Amino acid sequence: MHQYRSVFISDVHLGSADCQADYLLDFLAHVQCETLYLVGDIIDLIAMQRRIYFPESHQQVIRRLLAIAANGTRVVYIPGNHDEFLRHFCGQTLAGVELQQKAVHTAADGRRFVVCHGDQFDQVVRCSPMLLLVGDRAHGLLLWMNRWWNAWRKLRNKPYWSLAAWVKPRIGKARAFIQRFEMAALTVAERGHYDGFICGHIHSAGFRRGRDGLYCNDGDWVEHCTALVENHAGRLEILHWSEHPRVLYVEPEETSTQEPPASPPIAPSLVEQINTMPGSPGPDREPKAALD
Ligand SMILES: [Mn+2]
Repeated sequence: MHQYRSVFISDVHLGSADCQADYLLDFLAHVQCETLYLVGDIIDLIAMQRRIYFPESHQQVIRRLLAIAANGTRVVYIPGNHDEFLRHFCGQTLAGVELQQKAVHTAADGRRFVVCHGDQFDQVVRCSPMLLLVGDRAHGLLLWMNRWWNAWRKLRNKPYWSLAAWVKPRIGKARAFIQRFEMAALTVAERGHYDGFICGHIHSAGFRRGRDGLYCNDGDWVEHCTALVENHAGRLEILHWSEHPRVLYVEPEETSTQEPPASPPIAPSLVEQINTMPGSPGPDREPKAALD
């Protein structure tokens, strides 16, 4: 059994055929924590509007989450855009699960993080999910395919045609999108005087250290099976859970000499919107010096 102080998961998409419920059940069976944050898109009500699909393994996930809440773990559910309906119940506790628009997580080392699904940034950064998929995992596969594609063309006396060159600008776009999303989240956290932002939504787990904060994305249980965990010293890690669970990323060191990329323009209203969302617990210490 792995013991953590807190665990963050999101983008499970129960009710969609792509959900990796079995890996999640295995994860939940092997991990214990004091606080479990469900950071949105846990249930995919959009997919279920198209087709009712809720197999036994998906029902088991719900039962398991309720059992975790009943057995002393604090479970906080922050709805996302696919389970937006649950936003009506924010502020209430249902079956032992606290529903919140956003949470403020205080880590063991005192750092304070905003925890939000992340769809709020759709108004600032947009990208097709297909592009993201290409950008995220296909690079090695692409190069491999490119080799075989051109070997075949050569056999047929056709000139070299770079599949990689065709796809790469699209990969670049996906990377740029992720970067803009990260910088938007960091900007909101910094302007709200938090130490970082924890979210999901873009199905791309990772960390990014900004000038004055840490961006953390817990990933998803559709393609990647990842979770963000905090140990008892307050250190954050991203786990990849499969037949061979492993630490995928550790929180980057504070000493980064690299200047972070520019943030997309963030309307003050978005900062206001996220920072004034009711969440628990509220700000509990003096804000840091305001940023310009
Ligand atoms: Mn989402």
